[in-house]
Amino acid sequence: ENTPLISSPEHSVEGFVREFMRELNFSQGTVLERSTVNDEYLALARTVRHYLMAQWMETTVDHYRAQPKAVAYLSAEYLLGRQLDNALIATDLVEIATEALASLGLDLADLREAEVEPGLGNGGLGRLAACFIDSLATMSVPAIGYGIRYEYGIFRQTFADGRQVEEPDNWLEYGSPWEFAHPEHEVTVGFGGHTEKYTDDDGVERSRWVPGWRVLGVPHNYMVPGYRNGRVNTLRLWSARATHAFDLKIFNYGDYAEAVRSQTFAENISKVLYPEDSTPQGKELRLQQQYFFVACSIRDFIDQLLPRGFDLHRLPERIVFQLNDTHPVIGIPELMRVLVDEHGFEWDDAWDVTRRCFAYTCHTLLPEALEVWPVELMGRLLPRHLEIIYRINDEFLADVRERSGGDELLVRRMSIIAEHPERAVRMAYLATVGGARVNGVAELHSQLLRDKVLADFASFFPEKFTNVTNGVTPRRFVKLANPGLSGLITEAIGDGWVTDLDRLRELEPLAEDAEFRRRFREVKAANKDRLVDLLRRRDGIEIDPSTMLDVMVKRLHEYKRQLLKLLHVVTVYDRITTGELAVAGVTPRTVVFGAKAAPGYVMAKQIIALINHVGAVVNSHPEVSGVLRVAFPANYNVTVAETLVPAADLSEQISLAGKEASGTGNMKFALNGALTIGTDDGANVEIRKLVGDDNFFLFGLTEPEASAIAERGYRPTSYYEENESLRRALHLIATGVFSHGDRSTFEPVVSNLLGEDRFMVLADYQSYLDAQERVDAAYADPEAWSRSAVLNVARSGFFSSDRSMRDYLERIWHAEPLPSS
Ligand code: 26W
Repeated sequence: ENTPLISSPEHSVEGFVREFMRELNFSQGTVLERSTVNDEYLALARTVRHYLMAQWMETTVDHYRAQPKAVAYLSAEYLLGRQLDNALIATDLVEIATEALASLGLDLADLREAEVEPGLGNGGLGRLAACFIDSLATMSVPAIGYGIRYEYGIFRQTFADGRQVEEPDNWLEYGSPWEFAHPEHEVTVGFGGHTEKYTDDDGVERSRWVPGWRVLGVPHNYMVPGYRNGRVNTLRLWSARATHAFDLKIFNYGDYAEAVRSQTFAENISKVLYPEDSTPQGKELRLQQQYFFVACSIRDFIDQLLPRGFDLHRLPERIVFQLNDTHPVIGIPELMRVLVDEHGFEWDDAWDVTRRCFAYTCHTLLPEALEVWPVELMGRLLPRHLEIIYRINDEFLADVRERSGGDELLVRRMSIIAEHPERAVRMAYLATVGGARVNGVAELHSQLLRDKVLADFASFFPEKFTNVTNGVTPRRFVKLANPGLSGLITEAIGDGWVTDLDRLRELEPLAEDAEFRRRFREVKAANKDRLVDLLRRRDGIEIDPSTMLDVMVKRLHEYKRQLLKLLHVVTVYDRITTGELAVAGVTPRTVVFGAKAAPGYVMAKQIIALINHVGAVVNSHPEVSGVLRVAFPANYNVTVAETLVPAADLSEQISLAGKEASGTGNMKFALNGALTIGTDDGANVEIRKLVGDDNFFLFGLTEPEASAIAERGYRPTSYYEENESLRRALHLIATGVFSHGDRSTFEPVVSNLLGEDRFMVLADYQSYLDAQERVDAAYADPEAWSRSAVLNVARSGFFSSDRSMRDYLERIWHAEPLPSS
């Protein structure tokens, strides 16, 4: 029979205690009397892991037996967050673990704090990948996540004199109980070298790649537990190792130091996550990372997950590779190479298979964020792939030429190879030509992709373009992060919402129920108390939980406009200090920022310093600080979000319209009962449509308006000249009020706003202030505010990543769940 293997530990307090003690004694090699919190955490993590093991094995075996069509999510980033809590809720072990640990004199809360989150991503794109694999597992979809096991994740941020300092994130230092390394399943990947022509046995002219050096990929498997459905999928992250053969050759020459150096060189590939978000640096190591993990993953799927002898002409029946932005797009020529060079496919057959195996998700609208790789670099690192890309391009452009009646301008515009400023491969174009589908991540974004960024391609391949609006997992971002609200919801409508988030609609009538609103406010207040505790413990920051909590957390980028939020703060400061506004008339607020800047992004780092400096002045002003405080905890990450989001009253989603592809933080806040102040951008558009205009503070230019202004020439000074309040806010910054009288410190920020202001902060300033006044007025009525907040929760079920997965399955993947029997 086919039953696995092992039995799970007993689902009881005694069973849990036994397993935990066994782990502490046998794996950690210590006893309770002597163990550190880290020992205890590791023993606990392994204990919980054991409860998932049988389901994991069963899922793997079922997939192998049934050979269903599977989804392979290819992503250079997975911003997972802590694993313990998620595993505990998936296995329904929270209460058992709490009791079991208590019986041993341990506190689950303390052990939880010992986990270092795997920060293997920058922001939205990496967190989205983590939400998606959670949903796929919960929906029993045969899916595997592929990525890179960075030894160092996103840098740890600290502040020195208010300025960002980056420190390495050595997340593996104290052990990684959630991963399973499989060096015996290592995969070899080539780099460099040259190609050569030869004639095969059938007399066909062929090309083959002779790599100059090789690297091994060692898979590290992570469990991806479904929520109480008996399924545990796999996330497979690759770690780079030097090849044994390579070492040996050098050892034979007796140069030990050189052998070690080359080992270091190979292992550099998975050493560190690039902290650049939306400004690709074109670094060679980054292309190495991309090819490394994609080549390992394709090899893994074909050699390990398909049965021996499988006819690869039928590959599209068995797999779809979803490309998370352009980072894994090199997979398209790689699969062509594998099919043509290694499996003897005819070019046209290989192209037919390849085009049906890939689909591409675009996550940006900023032209500078679209990856291009110089031909020189691509030819040096991946000479065979460059040849393949050239041939794909030649054949594609021949089609374009034919269908356009020889429109050479169009041909040049659509070429996968850019000619200026240097010859380079446009990865988004390659993905669009080489994949079956292209999707944006919110309605507006997908429309702008069709109309602007990829307009020529949308006319050429209209059937390829589609939308899938992003989503977030309700398990982590409601159930786990907001137990108070979860309890309240479950009491009202049962617990089905956790895997069927549309059921939150059933809460709508309760928005009119005064008692429900009172309890909702109670939950919010308790969540604020949790945040107070966290900020006190973690950052030594004191905040007042009786104030409105106004939160802007996301990567620091000019297009997201943290500066607009800051100008609001400075304006309130100005109005109070000049006596224009009486303190008694101000709605007390705590403004919380959380943001990391790319280490090389000078303007972003100046903005961080400015926020901190404004905060210092505001917070120490005798009158102002009574009604306005700024808190900027360093090193915002998933763990912080889990406490911050449930506490928020106001969610700041204030990017310039047409710049934020979707946003996903916006969804997390709405689901946790914060009201949004936001522009008509990304998924804000859909949030507002669902929650209703009365429950959303809209302001600012629309995308068509912003485009029109840009078209006829944007002049920030015209807004400056016309708006006294704006002039005064900028004057305070420029004259050194927030920099100890030094006018030079923030001069670049001010002159950028007055000179270029690429993201139209000044144009939206007045509209934003007006919207903030509406916020103040609304907050003054707690009954009305909490009614709106409840409606935000009730009407945001659409933003579950389960719904996103259903949309991908239907519109892109054409795959189906394989539930546990
Ligand atoms: C260095 C190259 C590079 C380029 C782009 C690195 C990372 C990127 C990402 C596309 C940036 C990113 O995270 N984009 C965000 O993706 C989210 C998930 O779809 C969206 O919600 C955000 O709007 C989008 O900015």
